Amino acid sequence: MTPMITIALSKGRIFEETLPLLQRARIRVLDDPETSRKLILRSSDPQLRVVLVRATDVPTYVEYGGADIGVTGRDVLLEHGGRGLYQPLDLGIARCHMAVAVHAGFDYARQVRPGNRLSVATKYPTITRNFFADKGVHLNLIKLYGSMELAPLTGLADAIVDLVSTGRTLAANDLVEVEHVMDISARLVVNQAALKLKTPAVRRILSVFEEAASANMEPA
Ligand code: PRT
Ligand code: MG
Repeated sequence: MTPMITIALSKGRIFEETLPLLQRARIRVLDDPETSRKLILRSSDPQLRVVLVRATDVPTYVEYGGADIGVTGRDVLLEHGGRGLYQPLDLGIARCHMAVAVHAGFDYARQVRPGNRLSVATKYPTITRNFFADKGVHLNLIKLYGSMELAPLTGLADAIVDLVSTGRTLAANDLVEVEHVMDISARLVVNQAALKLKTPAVRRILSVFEEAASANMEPA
């Protein structure tokens, strides 16, 4: 008997952008997370089910085997650290970039010199520390869980490190991007033990994603 494969997704853009990849292999998710309260969703493939978790919890679920496979942003993965995860594939979905932004009047170029101190608010402490360590800047890191855009406006921090896609959130809050930290897209992560113990079943789902992602990565 083929074992059940569980894939962890988060509601919102990860779920919505993963559906078309599954759809290419004619796999449909049978419940709609926006209308159903279910956290375990069946799919049209009897050997594949979806669990819905918080975006930041996807790597943890897969690390400990609560799910065999997951789809998660590179941002989330770098903060998690990737322990116990096999990362076979960049899916090219949920694209955006990580940026440093400041209040429009702030002289960032003057402040970011080696030896200077900068206060930075972010949800991404690991990425932020690594980025400023490379510049020799001393960091007062202020960890936030949301609404980072508010920090420079209220004097809580000089700068923020956050994700940007259209740039509308920054513009609406009188913030300007001053550094491009890295490009971000969503990756497939796989529990290493699941890959060993359920090899054919995991490989079958991996190849579904491989085919869909290679079509997705082709230049437009
Ligand atoms: O929102 P929630 O608190 O439920 O959880 P989450 O923010 O962790 O999840 P979700 O679904 O918002 O994001 C999941 C993943 O999508 C992230 O980990 C990223 O890898 C990816 N992604 C792609 C984004 C964006 N684009 C994005 N624009 N994640 C967040 N944003 C936010 C950004 O933080 C900022 O507040 O959108 C705002 C900026 O958007 P623009 O278009 O105004 O520039
Ligand atoms: Mg969000």
